[in-house]
Amino acid sequence: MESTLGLEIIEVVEQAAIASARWMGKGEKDIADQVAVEAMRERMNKIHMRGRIVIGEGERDDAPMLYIGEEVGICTQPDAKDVCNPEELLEIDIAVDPCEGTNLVAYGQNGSMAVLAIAEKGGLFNAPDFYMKKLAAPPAARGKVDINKSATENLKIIAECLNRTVEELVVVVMDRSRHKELIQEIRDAGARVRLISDGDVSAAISCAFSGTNIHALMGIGAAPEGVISAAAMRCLGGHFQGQLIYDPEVVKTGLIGESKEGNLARLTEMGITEPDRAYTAEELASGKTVLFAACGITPGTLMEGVRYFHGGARTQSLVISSQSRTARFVDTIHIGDEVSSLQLN
Ligand code: VTB
Repeated sequence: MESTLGLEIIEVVEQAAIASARWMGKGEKDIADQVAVEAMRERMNKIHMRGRIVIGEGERDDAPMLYIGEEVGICTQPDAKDVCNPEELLEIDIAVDPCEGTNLVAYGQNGSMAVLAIAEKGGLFNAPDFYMKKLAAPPAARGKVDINKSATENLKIIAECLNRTVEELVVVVMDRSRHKELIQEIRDAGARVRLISDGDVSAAISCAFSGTNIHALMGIGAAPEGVISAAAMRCLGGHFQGQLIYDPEVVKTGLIGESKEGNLARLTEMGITEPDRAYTAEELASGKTVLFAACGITPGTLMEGVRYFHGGARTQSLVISSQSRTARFVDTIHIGDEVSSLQLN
């Protein structure tokens, strides 16, 4: 995959974050999302690539932009033949979440970001819009913890791998009623719980970086966000497993269909023959080359949020590449027309 793509996708997430952050705290989550979608799509269509959205804003008839199957990139546009030689270009699959944590933006809370993951065609798990049970843990615990073990067992394993006590560990769990028993088990095991209202992608990736004071993500979130998290964790060597939840009896919030049988049938139609499988990061993001990019919209554990100044803005992004085996934090000052002086801190 072209190395320049790894740098161009920084601008894609930066532009989405700059657009969305203008709506921080205004209580308008749909607008915060929509402006991020438009900005991300516009910048992606300026990249010399043949991209296809595999995880996006929904099915074609639900989402006017960045719908599943939408083609993006210069070489997919009507005049492509004038500027591209399609045979030369790798077809790539793109998973996007232009505003991960729309509620966080709308209410000015930490942890939202514009995020995407890229792999060559077929290299990302085409997750349905279902829920997913997730387990994320530091690289030291990769392959040693297991989503099929209890939280108590996994906490002991993580503590041993990190040479810490269980009491020192912090586990991020989404603040939902479905997690009542899980939260109690984590507390009974002696670990500490950090409840989040939204934004489990940031929480998952934070497990792979020391100094974040986050040592695990446990619980149920959305499957599309799980694939994006897995792409980052695969590149970082962190532990990530995801198990699809298709039974509305397990999660009652309506993100998934009305019946277990109907959901199982939909998974079969999608070619998912092992609905109970605990997929690893390497299976969810199986591409030979995987890229991940995120830009903070509001401040988070890993990145600053967007800061505006007269005529410009400052952003902080994280770009991870399995190709170059790098995780780059990019601090960008966007110089507008009227900017008077650049704020260096
Ligand atoms: C989850 C989580 C996301 O929305 O999808 C959550 O993975 C929705 O969960 O990070 P509920 O349906 O229980 O509200 C996010 O938090 C933000 O998209």
